[in-house]
Amino acid sequence: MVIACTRDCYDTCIFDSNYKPLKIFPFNGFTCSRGNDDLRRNGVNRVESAYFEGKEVSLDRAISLLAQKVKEIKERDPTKILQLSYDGSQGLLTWYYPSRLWNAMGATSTDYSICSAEGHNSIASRYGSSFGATPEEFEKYGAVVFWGSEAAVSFIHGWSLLKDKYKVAIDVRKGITASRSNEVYLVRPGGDLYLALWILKRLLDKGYGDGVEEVENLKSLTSSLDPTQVSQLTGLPLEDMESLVQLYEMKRPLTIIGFAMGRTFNGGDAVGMISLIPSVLGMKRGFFYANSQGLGIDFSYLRGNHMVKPRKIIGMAEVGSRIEEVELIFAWNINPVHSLPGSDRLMKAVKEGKVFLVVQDPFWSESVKLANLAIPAPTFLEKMDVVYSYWHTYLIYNSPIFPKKGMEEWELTHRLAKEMGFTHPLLEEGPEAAIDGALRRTGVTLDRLRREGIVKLNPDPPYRPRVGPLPHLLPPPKGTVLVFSSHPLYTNSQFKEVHGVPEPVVWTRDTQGIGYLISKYGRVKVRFKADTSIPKGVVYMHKSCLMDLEGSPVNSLFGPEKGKYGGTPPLNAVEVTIQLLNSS
Ligand SMILES: Nc1nc2c(c(=O)[nH]1)N[C@H]1C(S)=C(S)[C@@H](COP(=O)(O)OP(=O)(O)OC[C@H]3O[C@@H](n4cnc5c(=O)[nH]c(N)nc54)[C@H](O)[C@@H]3O)O[C@H]1N2
Ligand SMILES: Nc1nc2c(c(=O)[nH]1)N[C@H]1C(S)=C(S)[C@@H](COP(=O)(O)OP(=O)(O)OC[C@H]3O[C@@H](n4cnc5c(=O)[nH]c(N)nc54)[C@H](O)[C@@H]3O)O[C@H]1N2
Ligand code: SF4
Ligand SMILES: [Mo]
Repeated sequence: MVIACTRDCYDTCIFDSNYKPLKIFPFNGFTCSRGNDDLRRNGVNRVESAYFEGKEVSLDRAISLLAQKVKEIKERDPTKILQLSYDGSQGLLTWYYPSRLWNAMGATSTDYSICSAEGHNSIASRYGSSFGATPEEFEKYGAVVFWGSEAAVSFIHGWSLLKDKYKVAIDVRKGITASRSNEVYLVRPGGDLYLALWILKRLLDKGYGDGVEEVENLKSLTSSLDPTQVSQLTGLPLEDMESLVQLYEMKRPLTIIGFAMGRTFNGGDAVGMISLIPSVLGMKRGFFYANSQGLGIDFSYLRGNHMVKPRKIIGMAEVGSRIEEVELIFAWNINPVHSLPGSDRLMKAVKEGKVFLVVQDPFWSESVKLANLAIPAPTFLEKMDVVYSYWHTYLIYNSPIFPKKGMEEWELTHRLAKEMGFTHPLLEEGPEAAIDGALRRTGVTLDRLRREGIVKLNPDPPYRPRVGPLPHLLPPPKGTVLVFSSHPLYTNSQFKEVHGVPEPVVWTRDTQGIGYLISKYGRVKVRFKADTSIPKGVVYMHKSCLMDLEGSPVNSLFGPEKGKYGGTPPLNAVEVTIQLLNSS
């Protein structure tokens, strides 16, 4: 019997029945502070019952209230219902299966774009899949480039496999990964695309590029690049850019492309071009971004998209700006107040009674506190689920070790449909059969997983390097740009019950005190702290500090912009100004 940490994390650690991290590659018997604290955390800050308008109600009552409300809206216009979910837990049943009900009903869906879609789609448009190096392949390299990746914090097992290699960091500020690297290159936000194109140009000039289809397109695009202009756009002296060309040519490093890159200005294009560098050098799968889309798991099947395509989609970037199109939000496995752009507008619409918000969550998140109807969910320590990783290739049958609190997401799905008198072929297939359906291409059955606990997949995704869509050479932002980075003690909004609510601190080069951070969409009150190592034109926050000093979401700073490949909001590209109120 094994347990898998289901948090949104590259590593997806696996534990034995005594909750000790397995001593198998690549976990090697250690885990992060959150993994160590999970047993203790499980009993704290839990949503223990259902709540309607702040008053405790039974689960039966909550389901009947919800059924009435949903039925009434569905009969008028099902697209006024928005289903919202993301990766609070990476379980196939927890995250994906419940979408079947909402898709079957014709509710509006979201586009699951908030984190990684931009890079996935950009890489897949060049290779046929975004699948890159596996942990086993990490070990074979002598050098590594961390490009827009704070891996020493966000990806500790990947870091552990790479920390003794020759390490190079390309970032906009000197984070922990950069501080521990042999070479550091600090680019201007939005300069990465130009840096990647410059490296590609120089390698093509040297005669590389044979194995990449359509390489002529890249040659004509890069031939016009002017070194002085590229140097200005990247903020790097020509010698530094040349050193990187040499590094790639001589050391043939593995390139880790952080998810953060997909959220930069022109990020989809940047990720795509960076991913081509190893292929131009003739290296197979010499990059790593995220491997989930190449494992062979049919996520769309779990969501029922083989039978019903969503009638309407509101992108995660647009939930705030299109909130007037929605009457009811059913959110699970996501903390939208914390994580979505323009979430101040979502909060306002709920407070004004224009949107009825339902949230299913194990913990009292900001969104649960705001919800009209809160429904308790069990944690991954309390329910069976099948879990995958976006890095390694183990599939895990997660077994519960604690009694269940709340109702499993798949069960709520069925109970709600029954209460509404709603039937659909998608719901006739129960969760276990749906998992078997989703796994059919992997050759693994649920039965085998149940018996063995862990099964290693042997994915064989397409790999056919081609240049693909050519990037648009847009000028990067000129002003000061806000960027985000992972916090070592939290995963996104999770773990406040152990470490408290993190203060909204904005790190700047030279501002200290309390004041407003202002974008063209809004302003938030924060504490500024000075750190002279931060380059001019950059300010940064940890992405777990997303509520400001007045209780407004930091994401009030963002509008509905979407990346052109996967619709991902460019969260690392907003221009900001600072208004200092007091400098103490
Ligand atoms: N400004 C800004 N915004 C950002 C980012 C940024 O860098 N800057 N980063 C973005 C990124 S990368 C991401 S991935 C998103 C993350 O956004 P979210 O997915 O919203 O963040 P999480 O805090 O990981 O998880 C959401 C909720 O899932 C709940 N949860 C955990 N396990 C379960 C379960 O088993 N069942 C149910 N029903 N719920 C569960 C948690 O308690 C938590 O409340 O935020 C994005 N938002
Ligand atoms: N401890 C911990 N681990 C996590 C998470 C967490 O919240 N906490 N979150 C998980 C999730 S949801 C995700 S998406 C991943 C994210 O993991 P990563 O992709 O590693 O992203 P971040 O941790 O946000 O750090 C990204 C780095 O990119 C840099 N950066 C920002 N803008 C630019 C730019 O324009 N150019 C360049 N070159 N660099 C830039 C930032 O300064 C930062 O150092 O981590 C996962 N792991
Ligand atoms: S958060 Fe990541 S590193 Fe920590 S226990 Fe979970 S999977 Fe492992
Ligand atoms: Mo993410």
